[in-house]
Amino acid sequence: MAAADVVEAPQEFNPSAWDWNTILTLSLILLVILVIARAFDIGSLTEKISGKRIVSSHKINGWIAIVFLVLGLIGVWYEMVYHGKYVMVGNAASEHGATYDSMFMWTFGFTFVVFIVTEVLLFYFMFRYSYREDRKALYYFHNNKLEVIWTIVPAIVLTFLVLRGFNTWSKITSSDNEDAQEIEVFAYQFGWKARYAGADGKFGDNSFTFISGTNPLGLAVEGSVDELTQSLNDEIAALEALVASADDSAAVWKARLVNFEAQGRQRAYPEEYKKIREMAMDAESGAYVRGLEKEIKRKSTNVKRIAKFRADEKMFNKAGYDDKVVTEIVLVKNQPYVFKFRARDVIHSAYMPEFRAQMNCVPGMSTQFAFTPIKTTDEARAEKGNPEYDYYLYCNKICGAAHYNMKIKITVVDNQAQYESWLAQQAPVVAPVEAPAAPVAPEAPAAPETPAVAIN
Ligand SMILES: [Cu+2]
Repeated sequence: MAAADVVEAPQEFNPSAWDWNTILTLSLILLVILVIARAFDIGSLTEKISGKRIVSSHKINGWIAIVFLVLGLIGVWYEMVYHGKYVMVGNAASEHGATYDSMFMWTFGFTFVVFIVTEVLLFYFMFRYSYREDRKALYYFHNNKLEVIWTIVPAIVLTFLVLRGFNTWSKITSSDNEDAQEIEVFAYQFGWKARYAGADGKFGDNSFTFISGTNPLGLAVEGSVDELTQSLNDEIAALEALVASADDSAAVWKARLVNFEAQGRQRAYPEEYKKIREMAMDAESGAYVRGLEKEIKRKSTNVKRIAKFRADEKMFNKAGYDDKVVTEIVLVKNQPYVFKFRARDVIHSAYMPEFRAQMNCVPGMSTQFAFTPIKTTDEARAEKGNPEYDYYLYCNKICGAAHYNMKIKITVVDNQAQYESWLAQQAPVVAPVEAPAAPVAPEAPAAPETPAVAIN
């Protein structure tokens, strides 16, 4: 990493690491505060006894407001100078990024001016118009001119900001561009997968009911879906066998419990005893069988759901067989893209900071984002002076324990040929069946009926 990019970890509040110097300084500060407070006490007591005014607390409050204002403004200046550079991750690497950055700066500019003016007035007025015995507060009821000004001016400014934002937003979420290539980005706890359409340029259909260990995206692939149905049916059969032998197993648990108690091992092995007792009780009360039946019902519903989709021939048109499911996103510079997002479990958010792009990935619906990368990974590395720099797509929604580690690399290459040679190396969802050699004898082995399933 280049020196300019090193972000130092913030100092954590950790009193156990304080040395004697720090403790001494803090104690002194505390002591000074206590002494001042005591001085005020004495002052007000003296005032009470003598009936004479010594010091006005209103005046002191006014000066505290000024001190607060000055310290606050110094803090604002410090944050802008020292941390301002971390707001954006370098220059935008997408076409709309420049518009995005300019919108950010306009919004920041307007709100910054308003912030400074209102804060200065707020604290200055506290100082200037603090209570004085010889002065009466002005009762000011209403002023139409003022109302009009502070309604119209913000309305104009906000209209300008919102319209520009709305215009840009509709561009980057639209899929109108016919030249744009589609890429599917699939989010799950905890990772990402990307899918490119194969030579046919078409994505195969999918359903969440088809999702299995070997088919993480739930693609409509006959072999994989039938395998899933088969394994679910096997599991159901195994559960049914358990239900059938429930009486026997109840007897076994009962015998074990009796045996355990007869040997007096309850005290030596309390955990084991608890487990055996629970199993014996569940077997006797029927809770054990009810649990099994619930599981059978759940799996049977799954099988029925899958069968419903499985009957849809249009869905199983093999369009997805040549799709490529990959663990890296490769883009070509200056080529427009439309990203289609899906999520498997909870809401995730695809965040590509260098491309100024972010979109929620929501289970059960498809969202999208379009952008054109304008800077290759190599160019970004040269700009950063860091030969190992890479673009990433991160999850930006706290989605669970391993959320922090949920990212996928994005590589922007210079030309189409580089992209195509990369794509050619990626395995398709289903390996194409090799044409069988011309049979020389009638007993030559026939080609397999269903193509082998090889889903990433
Ligand atoms: Cu996530």
